[in-house]
Amino acid sequence: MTLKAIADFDEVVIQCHDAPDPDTIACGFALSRFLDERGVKVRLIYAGAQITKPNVVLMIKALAIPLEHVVDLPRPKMLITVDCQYGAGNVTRFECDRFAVFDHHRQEIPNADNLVIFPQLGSCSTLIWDLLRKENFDFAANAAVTTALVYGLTTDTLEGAESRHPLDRDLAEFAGADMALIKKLKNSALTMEDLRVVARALSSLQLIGAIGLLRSERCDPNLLGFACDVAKQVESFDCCAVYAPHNAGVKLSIRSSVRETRADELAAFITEGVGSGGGGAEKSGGYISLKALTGVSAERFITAKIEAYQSRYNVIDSRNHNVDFAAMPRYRKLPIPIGFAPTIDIFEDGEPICVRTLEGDIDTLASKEVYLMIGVEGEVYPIRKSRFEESYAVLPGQYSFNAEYEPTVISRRSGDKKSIIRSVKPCASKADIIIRAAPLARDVKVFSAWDAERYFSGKIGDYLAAPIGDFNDLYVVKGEIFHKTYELV
Ligand SMILES: [Mn+2]
Repeated sequence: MTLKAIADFDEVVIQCHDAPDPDTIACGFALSRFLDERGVKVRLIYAGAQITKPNVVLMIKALAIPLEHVVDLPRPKMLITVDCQYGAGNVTRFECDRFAVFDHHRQEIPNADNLVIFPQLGSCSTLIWDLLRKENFDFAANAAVTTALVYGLTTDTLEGAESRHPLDRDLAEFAGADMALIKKLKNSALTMEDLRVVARALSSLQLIGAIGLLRSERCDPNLLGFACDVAKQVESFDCCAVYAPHNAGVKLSIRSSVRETRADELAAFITEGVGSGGGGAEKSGGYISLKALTGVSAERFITAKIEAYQSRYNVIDSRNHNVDFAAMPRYRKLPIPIGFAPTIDIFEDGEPICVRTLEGDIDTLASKEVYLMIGVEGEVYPIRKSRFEESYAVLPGQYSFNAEYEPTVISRRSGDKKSIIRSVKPCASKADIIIRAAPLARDVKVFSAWDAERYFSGKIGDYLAAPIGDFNDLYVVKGEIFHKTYELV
């Protein structure tokens, strides 16, 4: 259901979940302002225990959020649940004529009309912000809404460390939030009891291979990141994970201290099929739906996943490997049109830039020598100009882009953002590009010649490849992309 359609109702009730956190409150507040401006009579409510958390009490007061605590509710014509799903275990079910759901957790309830659920987002605030933007909501005239949404995102993604989607990063950088207030709220999040919760979590430590696992009782999500940050500093740990009950599932925080384990990848691996997870190489987080575990305890599930993850990978470093490429079959790259953009067409020579894509952020420099490639699936990666000229021919005409998130390039100096799309031109590989490649029989982590710190993952069925003449310039191609773009010689 669109926001416009909701604004057609005369009266709407917006309900936060029963343990209201900044994310659910921010979403309810933002939607209530939007509907109020469109002349809808709105009530913003929650049920369950009264709010006592100091940062939440302060947030409501400082931003003048009209959140009411209710026990009963006269049957509304339209009831919207935010950051939770109507009928799920963490939100009191009130009778209503119709309901709509806006959420970023895995779907917990049967299919119904009006479910707007995006588990790939780090916060529900990101979803509501993006929808309001598309309705041309006047954020400048509603600074309290902006502040609430940025704070909602901040707490759900532990200050951005666990953000999962480029839109999360876009909201984090959105101008107009009262950062002084957010700072104050961040520093009033803990009670004395919370410190005892952390102490109990730290004493639950168990070691699975080189990964430490902590269990916490239900608590403020900030505590998970805090406990994890402490535990990961233990010398023998590659990584540390902590989990705690949260909403109708389990929230997970992960911290990595070695280059061979990306925290975001481990989070995605643990939550695959049962929730969602992501973040950065060193810090990540995720959410698991208890319903999806079908009877297995969260502890057994997470333990088994961590064990499976560690026995799964071979590490290949382009600088020092013994892969026998010479024995692999030869393939020719097909001349399929893809896109490229010289970085100096986007920013000036020497500007430090960050390329924001669906797969994550890539840091590089704008330079005459560096081009960006946009592959058949919309994936973006840097390439040296010399390698580009050897391998590709520029095509006439326009490049057309179609994907979920338009890649943007951000100056790391000024914060200026530019779309990559205007600068992209079509190209195709020259007919004589021959590589050696073979499908992977085991999952791998590949450190390419480009980046000694960040690896690419390859799964069984993907291809390990290298150009003839330089077996150190090795890379991984996803199975489905490989079959579209290469032919056997
Ligand atoms: Mn949330």
